[in-house]
Formats: sequence, C-alpha cells, structure tokens
Amino acid sequence: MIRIWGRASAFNLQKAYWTLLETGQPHERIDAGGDFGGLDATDFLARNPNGRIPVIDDDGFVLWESQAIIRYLSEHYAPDLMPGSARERALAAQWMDWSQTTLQPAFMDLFWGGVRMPKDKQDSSFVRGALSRTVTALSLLDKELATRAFLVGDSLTVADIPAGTHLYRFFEMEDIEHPDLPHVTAWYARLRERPAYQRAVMVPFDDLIGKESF
Ligand SMILES: N[C@@H](CCC(=O)N[C@@H](CS)C(=O)NCC(=O)O)C(=O)O
Repeated sequence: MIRIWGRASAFNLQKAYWTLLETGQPHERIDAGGDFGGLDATDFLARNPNGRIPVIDDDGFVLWESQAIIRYLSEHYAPDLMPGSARERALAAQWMDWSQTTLQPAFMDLFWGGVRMPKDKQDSSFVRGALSRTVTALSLLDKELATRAFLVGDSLTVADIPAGTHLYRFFEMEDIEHPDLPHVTAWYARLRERPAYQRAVMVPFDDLIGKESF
C-alpha cells in the first residue's frame, strides 16, 4: 500500500497523484497542508523536512519532491510511462524540467495573482505579465504538439505529466483571455479522457479563490 500525503487541491500533489493513479497500485491519500495543516508536525517533518506536500511512503521508502515521485512511481510500477531509450528518457527529463522551471513559475504567478489574490488586491499588470509568460510557454508546447499526440512518442509518458497538470486550471480560469492553442487543446482533450487525470487534476478550485495563503 502506497501512502501519499497532500490536499487534493495542491498543484504539486496533483502531478504525483495523477501518476500514482496511472499505476493502478493500491494506495491511500492522506489530506495534509492548507486548511488540513499538519506540515509542521514532528512525524510529517520526519518524512519531509521541508514541510511540504506531496510526500509518499512506499513500504517504508519515503520520497518527496513531486517530480522525483513521478519518476519513481513510473519506473517502479508503470514502465509504459517511462520511455524506453536513453534519448527518449532525456527528452522526457527535458520536458519535465522545462515545465517545472518555465511553465510552472509563470502559471503559478497567474494563478496566485488572478485566483488566489482577493479581487480588491489584484495587480492587473502583474496578472497580465504572468498571463503573457504562460501563453508564451503554452505556445511553445502548441508548436511541439503539432507533430505528435504526446510530448515524447505516441502515448502518455512522464514527459506529459507536469505540463499537462496545468491545463485544467488554465482553461477553467474565467477572467483571462484564452488564446487559440489548437494542438494544446487537442492534447488536453486526450488527457481529459484518462480517469486518473479526471480524478487527480480536474479538481474544482473554488475553495482557493481569494485565499491568499496556503
Ligand atoms: N518542489 C516541491 C514543492 C512542494 C510545495 O511547495 N508544495 C506546496 C503545495 S503545491 C505546499 O506544500 N504548500 C503548503 C500547503 O499546502 O500547506 C515539489 O514539487 O514537491
């Protein structure tokens, strides 16, 4: 039984939880963080000294950092999610790292600035800037996805998981203009067909609107 800690609305939990659900392994998700708290408890800090979610415990093997969790769960339990050749694995690493260092910071600024920040405190130029950076990153993906159905190869791999996790929130945000991104939209439609994506990522975020802190 794999245990994973994290509230369902946490973006980094969603990446790891989506992967866990794709493996089909028996598991238990334990709410932690946000209003559930518990991240400063001694037993939690013993698992993750950063006091952050997600964390997993797989039969005594404890791991934190969402993208390390994605890689571990895939290699161990869902080899189909891990490309077969060293070059394809390198490309998957490239997309995962790009998502974490380019797309995610832009989108987090957009989400925190435009959703979590109470309306009367929102800085429209900050939100515009974050939207522009997010759209630049998604446009890059759109060009890539013009030639193939998934980021590496022709089926879902770890390459798709971090970037793909952004799409539900991006397309559900009502107050922003959504540019025409036909290939990203088609990729999103493919991800939305997956029960694991529906359960882990398509989580309404009404409870986060105007909620400035975790
Ligand atoms: N780099 C870490 C970041 C972890 C992180 O910052 N998680 C956030 C949730 S997305 C958190 O723990 N926030 C505190 C809380 O939810 O109470 C990862 O990818 O796992």
